[in-house]
Amino acid sequence: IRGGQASDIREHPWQAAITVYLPRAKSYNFLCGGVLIDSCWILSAAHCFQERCDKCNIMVLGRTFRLQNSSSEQIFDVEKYWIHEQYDDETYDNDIALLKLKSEVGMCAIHSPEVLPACLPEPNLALPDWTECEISGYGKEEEFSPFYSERIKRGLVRLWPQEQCVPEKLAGRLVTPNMLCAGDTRGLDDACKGDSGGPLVCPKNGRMTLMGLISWGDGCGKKDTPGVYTRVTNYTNWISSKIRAN
Ligand code: 4AZ
Repeated sequence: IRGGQASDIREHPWQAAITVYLPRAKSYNFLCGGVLIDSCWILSAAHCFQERCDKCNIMVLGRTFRLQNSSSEQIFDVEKYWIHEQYDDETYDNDIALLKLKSEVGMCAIHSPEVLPACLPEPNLALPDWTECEISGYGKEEEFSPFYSERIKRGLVRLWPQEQCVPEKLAGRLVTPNMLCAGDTRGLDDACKGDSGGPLVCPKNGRMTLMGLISWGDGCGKKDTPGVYTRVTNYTNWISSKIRAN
């Protein structure tokens, strides 16, 4: 997260950190953010899984510090993941993936103050333009920083009107109806590299509801440049049918 502030996992208990184990290097590498939506199910961004490495993803829940063991953490292997059938790796259209955590007993994450699923929106939920929402993640604090953030951060961004979410604001790149734009009107807080797949949550009837998945942008925190998010309302049927079938 560019800008924003240091936070605590209890403020974002649905935040997941996805790590990949590289068997040849015998090393664990931080990959992306994710969002817990049910005991055994995580949403993330499809583009995080382009280097096919089946069964080498590890899900870390409940940590305020990305690399620090904590008594509140819950760690799972990923049993399987599904990338959206219409995901386009050039435009990042349909940048959504669903991951199933591995468990012997049909239950995975246990609710705690540090680990709790996010609410999914109704498919027709449309919030007012400029609604203030929240993003979180362990991603970089500057576009060209060599490091990811060690502590989870939060940023405040507002939902842009779709008619202003256009290529002219985003280095000429295509924007589709499956994307939404959000940005800090002061031009500071924004998602950045490593935050991808993590949550954009917005208040709806007193609950934080998952409206977006961090997807892409033109740099991080540039003035008058929004971040681009996968529009979660367009996928509620896709998500529930996959969970039902698996
Ligand atoms: C990235 O590289 C990335 N400012 C994610 C979000 C944004 C920029 C880059 C939005 O994962």
